[in-house]
Amino acid sequence: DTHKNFHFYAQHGRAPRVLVTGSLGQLGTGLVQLMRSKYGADNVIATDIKRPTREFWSTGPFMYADVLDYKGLEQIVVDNGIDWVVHLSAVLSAVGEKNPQLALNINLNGFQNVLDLAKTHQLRLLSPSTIGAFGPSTPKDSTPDTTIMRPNTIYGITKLHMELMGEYYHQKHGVDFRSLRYPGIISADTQPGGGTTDYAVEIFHSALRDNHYTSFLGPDSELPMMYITDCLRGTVELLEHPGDTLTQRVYNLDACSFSPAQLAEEIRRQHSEDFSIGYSEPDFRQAIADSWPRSIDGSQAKVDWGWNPVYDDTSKLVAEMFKQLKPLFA
Ligand code: AKB
Repeated sequence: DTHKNFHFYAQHGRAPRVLVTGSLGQLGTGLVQLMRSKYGADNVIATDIKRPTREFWSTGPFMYADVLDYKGLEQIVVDNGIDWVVHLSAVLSAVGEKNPQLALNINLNGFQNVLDLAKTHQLRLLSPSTIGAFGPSTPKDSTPDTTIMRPNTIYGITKLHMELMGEYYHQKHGVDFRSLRYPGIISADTQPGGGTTDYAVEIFHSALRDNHYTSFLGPDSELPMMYITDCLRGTVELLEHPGDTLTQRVYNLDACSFSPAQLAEEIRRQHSEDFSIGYSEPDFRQAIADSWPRSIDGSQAKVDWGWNPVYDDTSKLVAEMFKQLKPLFA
């Protein structure tokens, strides 16, 4: 049994029971699948406020959960003997700038509910952060874990608040809070929603459909990026880690970095010489991208819990995306 191969099993003689919020988003779908394969389908409770597809619904327990409803969440935790929560519900950077009230509500109050739940019921809580927690005065290259933050988007401000509240509850109340600053996540089988790095997923679909893409970010906007399987594996690795050798609670997760022009060049090389990219008038997302690092340093994650990305350069990531997507466009 794969789920027996780690610390939790050694301590409790059983697999952990996990609650996932926002499980129908870009990351949740794959994360639920991965954890179900490790801990057993029934031990991973997927939740969201949307209706799942029949296919998703049939792979294991799914429940309605609104992160703004503390009692509703608490009922799921109590009724299902939950040990760990992975909190994926969030409003991302672009939607956050368009709808700040929604982002404040979901990202601050939703997280606070989950954090209080973790305190009351002694849950391990993993809630991802982002390169968006950095700001314009942050050093832009190989950005370390600990540095100037000062984000200037609603999304970034709420994610930094989340990091600090998680650390505070860890120190003050012993909550086993863990977080990862994800780069832009590139996935073939699920769509991102409302982010600034979304162009780097759209571009593959446009390349296969039209051999052309019009980018909303300028050619030189280099940002940290990561292929989804690395992201999911890293998330589970930090989640499963015994914790006593973690030197911090929030880690940068690095893989590769590229700009729209560099990505287009790689697509031309691997897919079609005729692929072309155009650039629209920059919109508000350009300013968001300009406030984030070009690359981040994930070396402490490597030291503390063995982080090691497989897709550590652009060409590997592009090759994998075409491998996954081409059959769907054939
Ligand atoms: C976004 O672009 O908002 C997200 C992120 C980098 O956190 N993909």
